This record gives sequence, structure tokens and C-alpha cells, in this order.
Amino acid sequence: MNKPELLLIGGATDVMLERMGAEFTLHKLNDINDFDAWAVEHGAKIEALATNGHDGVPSRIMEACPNLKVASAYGVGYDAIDTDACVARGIKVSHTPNVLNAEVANTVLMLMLAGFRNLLADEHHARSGEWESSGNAPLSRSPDGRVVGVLGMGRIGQEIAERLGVFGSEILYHTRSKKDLPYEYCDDLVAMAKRSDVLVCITPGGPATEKLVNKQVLEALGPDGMLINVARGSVVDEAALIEALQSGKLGSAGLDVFEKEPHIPNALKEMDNVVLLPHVGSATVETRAAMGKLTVDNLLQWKQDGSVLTPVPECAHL
Ligand code: NAP
Ligand code: 8YV
Repeated sequence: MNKPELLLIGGATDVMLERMGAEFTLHKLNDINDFDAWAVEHGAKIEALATNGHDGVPSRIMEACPNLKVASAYGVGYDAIDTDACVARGIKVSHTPNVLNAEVANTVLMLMLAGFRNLLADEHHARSGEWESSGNAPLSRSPDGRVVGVLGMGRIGQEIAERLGVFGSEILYHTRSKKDLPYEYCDDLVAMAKRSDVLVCITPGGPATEKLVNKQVLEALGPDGMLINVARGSVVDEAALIEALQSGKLGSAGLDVFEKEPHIPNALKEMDNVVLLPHVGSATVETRAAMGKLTVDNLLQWKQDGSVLTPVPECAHL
């Protein structure tokens, strides 16, 4: 029996490749040299797509593959996918919610600890020999008992709030609608930032959240405040962030995501009150295996009965 044809955008683990290859005829975008020639020969046969949060579903792929029926994304954030265009073409889009909540929350704790406890400077002090030549490192600050404002209180935000229990944090949150949760809701982001020692961003990206964290929010967080962004680079006004950090109007930052990934502005790289990560919030072997499994499970479910296990909300009715 003929297998349905699947186009893979970006990388996939060996396990994913093996599972997809057993049920689909695989085409790997990375291996295609002449896309136009490939599209003429194979485009109309492609029914399934495996993609990721960064590449999404490019319009040239939608056009080249007019019979696309399912797009399974490896990642929970799908701001790179034009869901309106997918719905208009009847393409079911799935993503990987929940399986990465704990890891992204761990990343927030790691950035918060690194920031308060001067991890990078102290590590340098030990490794460089400065401890022997110049004596003890300066004191750091404790992460305990801080007020943490969480911008976005969904699946990951709630896991962050729960895990911050180990630091005895007081949790405030800002979202568009109040949740039935044991944390204080703030309907005004600037007011929440003013009360917070740390502001953690964990909303989706896209136009609704673009530059939500602006100059006013950053200045409200203040000279002792810490910004942690594990959401999307677009959520924070990066130019305003650099200005606030340079001028001392904002104390410090821990950043996993940036406006133009993988580019990180030199101004941020040069600051020692900033901890930088290359978008690795979910990037452990264990969590990526779970994300890969769900990505393929969605494709196999679609092959079985035309549905997907974890559709993005915009496609749930399809
Ligand atoms: P989720 O369950 O959908 O939660 C999103 C939260 O953001 C909700 O509480 C939502 O509440 C709030 N929100 C949405 N738009 C908002 C707005 N305009 N203003 C204020 N709050 C808003 O999503 P999730 O699973 O927690 O994931 C969140 C995001 O984390 C993903 O979309 C992705 O961008 C990012 N992420 C990053 C990494 C990484 O590696 N760094 C890994 C995974 C996920 P309301 O609807 O009530 O506003
Ligand atoms: C991944 C993420 O880096 O799930 C998300 O939204 O940002 C990360 O888990 C990415 O999506 C991998 O494709």
C-alpha cells in the first residue's frame, strides 16, 4: 500500500525519523537542492508536514503543496505559523503543549538563580585565578522571598509559579483574563512591574503580545529589578531593554529569546548584568524526546483517523 507523503522542515531526532519513515514516504527539505523542481515533481503529493516553532509553515510550502492536510509542529509556540491561512486551506495544525512545562520552568529558575547569585562572575572569579590573586568575590543577592510578576499564566506560567515555591516567592500575574488560581491577579502590567523584583515573560509571541514589555514596564521594574524572558523575543522591546540596562533604569536580565534569533545584539553580549541563553528553554534530551514523540503521535493519529491529538486552538474545529 502507498504511504502518504510527508515533508520534514528542519531537523528531527533519529527516533522521530524512524517512526515517521515507517508510516510515511519522507522528503527532507534540508536535502532538497532545487526546491522548484522538487515542487513540480512532488509538491501535489505531500499531505503531511513536520515542522518546528521557528520555521513554521512558510507560505511557499503551502503554495507548493496544495494538498497539505496536516502540519505537526515540534514546540508549543506557533507564532511562526499563519493559522488563518492554514484554516482557510483546511490544514490541521498541531503543537506540543504541556510536555515541556517543567523544563521551561526549570530554565526560569536557572536564570533567576544565575542572576541573583552572580553565577557567571563567580565562576569566572574561581576559574581565572582571581580568587587567589585578588581575594574573595563580592557578595551576591539571595533569590529567596522575592516578589515575582509572571506575564502569562498558562500551562508554563503555572508551572513556573509552582516551582518558585522553593524560593518562597510571592507570585503576581498579568494576563488578559483573570484565572481561578491562588495568585494575585494584576490587570495593569506597569503596576505589576512596579511591585515586582522579577518579571517573568511567558506569553505566546505574535502581534497580540508584541513589545508588551516596553520602556514604561522596564522602568517600572526599576534599578534593582530583573527581567526574565523565556517567551519570545518579540514580547520585549529589545532596544528599550538595552537602553534601560545601559542607563541603570533596569537592574538585570536573563534572556533565552531574542528579536532576531539567532542574532543577539552586541550591546547585550557586552553587559555583565545579563545572562544569555541560545533559546534552550526546552532543550534537554528528555524533554525534546517527549516533544518529538508528541509531534509524531499527532501525525500517526492523523494517518489513522484524520484527527490530531493536540491541535492549536485555532484549528480545533477542523
Ligand atoms: P498558554 O498555556 O497558551 O499560556 C499563555 C498565557 O499567556 C495565558 O495565560 C494567556 O492568558 C496569556 N496571554 C496571551 N496573550 C496575552 C496578552 N496579550 N497579554 C497578556 N497575557 C497574554 O501557553 P504556554 O504553553 O504556557 O506557552 C507560552 C509560550 O511560551 C509559548 O507560546 C512560547 O512562545 C513560549 N515558550 C518558550 C520556550 C522556550 O524555549 N523559551 C519553550 C516553550 C514555550 P490570557 O489568554 O487570559 O491573556
Ligand atoms: C523550541 C519553543 O525551541 O516550544 C516552544 O515554543 O520555543 C521551544 O520549545 C522550539 O519551538 C523548537 O521548535
